[in-house]
Amino acid sequence: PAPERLAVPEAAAVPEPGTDKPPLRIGMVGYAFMGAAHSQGWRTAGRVFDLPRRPVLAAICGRDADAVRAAADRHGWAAAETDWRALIARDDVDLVDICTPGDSHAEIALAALAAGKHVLCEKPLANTVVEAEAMARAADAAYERGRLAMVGFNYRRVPATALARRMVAEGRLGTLRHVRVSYLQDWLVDPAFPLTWRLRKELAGSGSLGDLGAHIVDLAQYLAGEPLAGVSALTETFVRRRPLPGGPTSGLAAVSADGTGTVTVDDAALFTGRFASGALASFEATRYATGRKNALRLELNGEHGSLAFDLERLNELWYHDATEPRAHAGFRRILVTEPEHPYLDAWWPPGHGLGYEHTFVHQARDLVHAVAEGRRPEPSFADGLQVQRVLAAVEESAEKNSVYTPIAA
Ligand code: SOE
Repeated sequence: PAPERLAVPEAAAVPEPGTDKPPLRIGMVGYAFMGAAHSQGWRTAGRVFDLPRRPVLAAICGRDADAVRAAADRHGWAAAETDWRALIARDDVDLVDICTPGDSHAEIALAALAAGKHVLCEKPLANTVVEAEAMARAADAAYERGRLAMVGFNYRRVPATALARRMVAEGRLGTLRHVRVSYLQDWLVDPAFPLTWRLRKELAGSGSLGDLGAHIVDLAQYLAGEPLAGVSALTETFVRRRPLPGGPTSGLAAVSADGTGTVTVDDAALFTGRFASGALASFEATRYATGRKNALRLELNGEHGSLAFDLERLNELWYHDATEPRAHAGFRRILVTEPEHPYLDAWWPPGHGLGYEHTFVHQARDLVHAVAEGRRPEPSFADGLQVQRVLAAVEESAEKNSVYTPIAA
């Protein structure tokens, strides 16, 4: 049957900023947690930053007609579709933004690139290395035709992590010795929390590893400026059966129905890694860190200094400059809210601070610039593939009781 085309007339009337700029018309697949975050990013980017093209929220897509119509209305999308193929076929869509669970990333991204659209895809890029390889190949071919592809590792766009990258690239830490990263959440501590899609391998690909580990692997490689060469890993599933979910999930909250099902992903992943430069890295990704809500923590130690960051205090970056006289050297807090800091010249006066949602605004800003300038955006699908290879090596190593597993190039 022909897909249902849904009218959303009120949203279409929302005036867009920067009307003198050529539009970049977005079509988004998915409208849940990430869909809402990305909508906010697209809606806000042109209102805060002076962009070369004007993001237009052209159409949003989801399978449930009522829910997608409501999402279009709430988030300001001009039209709604119930079939992603129909969204991709629209000639008023220039860029397809994929905010679905990982099992559909490859199919949608490959179709969108083949149809001549730019693509933004949520992390992790795919559920398997084979899918990610196909996506990276398609992105290379699309680039030859002037189409771009980016993966949504949004934590590169926290001003403090972008500043950390700048400081590492400037050589302030000298040779890196340690990259220590963890991503700690606790929304699975309760064994009565239901078996949502994030706990099913066929939908999510993996558990904490792909969901949280993917972020910290990307950040570690981005900050160090080089890929990981190999890993040794342990993974564990602490609660193996959970109640079946009943009704829709909202963010990370969900309700239970009768019956139970088997958890088919990891609950936690711990691994060490080695960079070709000789630096050592450690990683911990878990949803069982009782009391830790969204604690992505990192510390870099180099011969001339160290940097430390915690996402739960995301306006702060801690810096120890080891070249200062020992008597008064020590970690000091940089409040990353100055106009000289990444992204901050467009935001609030010093000290007023940003939050989680702003990473999606910055992501939209960076992609609009890349499209307008015909420049390959970062993180690219090749970067997403590299992360996928690390995740696969972690799983392989964990299956072999932590045997060191090189990462295939
Ligand atoms: C849930 O663990 C989640 O929403 C992840 O899926 C996101 O990628 C992370 O940024 C926040 O936590």
